[in-house]
Amino acid sequence: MTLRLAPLACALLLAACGGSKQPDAAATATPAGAEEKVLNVYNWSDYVADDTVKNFETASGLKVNYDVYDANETLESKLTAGASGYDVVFPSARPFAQRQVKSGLYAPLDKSKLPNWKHLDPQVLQNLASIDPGNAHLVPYMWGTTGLGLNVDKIKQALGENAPLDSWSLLFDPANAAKLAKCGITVLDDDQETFGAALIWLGRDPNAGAADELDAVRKVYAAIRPFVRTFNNAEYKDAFANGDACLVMGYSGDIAQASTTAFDAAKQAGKPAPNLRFVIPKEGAIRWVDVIAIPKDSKHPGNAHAFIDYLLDPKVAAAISNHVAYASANQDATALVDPAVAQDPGVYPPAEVRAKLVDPASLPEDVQRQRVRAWTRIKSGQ
Ligand code: N2P
Repeated sequence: MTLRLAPLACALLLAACGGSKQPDAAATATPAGAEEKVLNVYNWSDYVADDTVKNFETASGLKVNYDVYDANETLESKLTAGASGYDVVFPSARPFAQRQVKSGLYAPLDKSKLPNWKHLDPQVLQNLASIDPGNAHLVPYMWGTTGLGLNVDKIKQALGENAPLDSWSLLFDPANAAKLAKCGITVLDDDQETFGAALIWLGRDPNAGAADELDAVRKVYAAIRPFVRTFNNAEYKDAFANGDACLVMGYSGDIAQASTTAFDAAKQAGKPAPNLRFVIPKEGAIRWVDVIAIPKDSKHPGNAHAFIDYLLDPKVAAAISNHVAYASANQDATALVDPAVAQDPGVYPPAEVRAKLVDPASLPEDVQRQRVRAWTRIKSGQ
């Protein structure tokens, strides 16, 4: 595998950055014959198990060039510019993949090359069919939520024993944020998530796209802006794991991964484990679904199908869920997931929590553009 990763990601994935591996001659997966034996993949960071790509290379005899990103916008700008060179990508379903399908950016799937399609959850497929008729282009991959990562001991030190550990008010009440600023607050740089969280905290519908939402959200962030250390979608994981941030807005599995890193490090150092936790706040949270798709100009669509089918193998999908702590859209994988992950309410929330999750709708384009512009201003404190 050739892995083109940022240095930080390399530091986290030492083994993966070690260089390329010769493909195994005894391949078991069968990529399409005529294509060169190469596959170019563009995925979110930390979204496969450490050995997923290496194992696929061994099974298929293909060489995988694997790049990562941390925001849907980064992927979308490459796709819309054209000739991205990628064969497999992983956009979030709404609104990104939805509008990308409409713009004709993806190749139709050849289901005859996806025998493992049958393992997918029919309910997830049905839901996706509303943005991709006939499930013609998008393969559901993982889903998760956006909530808060807490360093419980540090938060209690700052706010006392009665700290509202189950509420967005930890972050959005400026009195709390002011007290937590010292131990470190980070917020995602993802307008869908940041608007969604603030609107949910305000008791408003994050999908309403109401004309006055920009002002309402701007006020929420203006009040806490002085107390936020950074806005980012990836570096916060390290900050949370090594104790530099005590309160992070983040993606469920990423916070679970960072917590595991911290627990392992403490164990190795013979120190007590830090009290880290992912919380879906009681007011509710955004739930997103990420999908897999083949860009229309992919030069290796046969190889792309082989990789997607590999990811749809329940054993492979379960191994990925075990590692990334996101719930798989592969229903036959669920039984194979480690009980610790399958029973983690942060990964598979119980029914009463699921009832409070909101699936982002595709807002009208002008509302989306206004959100993007407003978010840029909010981040810079304007
Ligand atoms: C993986 C993050 C994926 C979540 N690191 C965003 N949809």
